[in-house]
Amino acid sequence: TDRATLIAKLPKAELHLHIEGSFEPELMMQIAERNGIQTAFKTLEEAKAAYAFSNLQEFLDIYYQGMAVLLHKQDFYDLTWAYLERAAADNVRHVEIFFDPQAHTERGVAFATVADGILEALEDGETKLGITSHVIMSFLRHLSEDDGFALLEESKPYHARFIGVGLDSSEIGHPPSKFARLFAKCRDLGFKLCLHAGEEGPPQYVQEALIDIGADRIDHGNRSMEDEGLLQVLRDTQTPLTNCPLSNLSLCVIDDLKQSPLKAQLEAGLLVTVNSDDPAYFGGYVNQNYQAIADALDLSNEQLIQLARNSFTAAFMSEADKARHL
Ligand code: ES4
Ligand code: ZN
Repeated sequence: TDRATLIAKLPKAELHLHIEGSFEPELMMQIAERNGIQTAFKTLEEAKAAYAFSNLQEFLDIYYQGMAVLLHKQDFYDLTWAYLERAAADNVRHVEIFFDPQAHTERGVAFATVADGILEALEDGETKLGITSHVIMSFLRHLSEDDGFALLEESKPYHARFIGVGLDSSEIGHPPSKFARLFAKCRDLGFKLCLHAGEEGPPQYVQEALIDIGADRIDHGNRSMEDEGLLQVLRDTQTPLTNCPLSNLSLCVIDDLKQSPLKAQLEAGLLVTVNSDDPAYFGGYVNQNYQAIADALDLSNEQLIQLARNSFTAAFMSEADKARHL
């Protein structure tokens, strides 16, 4: 089989997806209009033209601006449903999605409005599309640890619906250690811990996430490659790394996909996966990420199959559910 056909046919799990980052400009315009709000961009062309980033912060500024048109439960439902339909087209069978509640509650949108809309769409995704799912509630690392504790308290009625907690947004200057007490509490509450680390930040941040905090998954983790000791721990513990090729390229984490660490990570025996991160902003859903990285690094069919298998191995699914896909 040719590469594109293999990628399309492989059943996959997506483990690193910010639901607000799947907000396509077409839907954004539609929701803005029905909510009687102006978007930052007047046309689709203007929006797309603004999606040229030179670092993480330039993206985040646009990302928070875009999601500001989301006000009602139906908006969050429509956002999530659009992603699920797109994922189904890529033969994604299981998703573990991040959401950023603080980016909405800070604008006066109630936590329940956000969570109910997302959760209802995910339920429909399972019944209508056969896509199983988990939700990971992310803390914004540019905010304080106390803000994180406030979110944890506010979200209490929903804790049973979330498999884990995450840490995202501006990395440099906001190390995992800033949130050590918060993540210790989350671990005690039974949450899986997924931390963005080593996307732009130094290997020290991966060290803190992995060793000091005890992360169950490292999101990105690119800069782990600079520290042999870290690589040894990642290999020995089989802690997953959720790599996002087109994200890395869009945010200039790498200048060229050929510089991606993914093939070296695979060949070093690390449990690395391919994900889309913020597909509406970075130019591709999961299959496009598999295709682009396979082309750039000349991955073999066996390596592509391994990546799809890794996505289930690294998921927070029951072993029985994994076995259905592996
Ligand atoms: C993100 Cl690519 C990336 N990195 C950090 N935080 C994020 N939130 C949404 N996308
Ligand atoms: Zn991310």
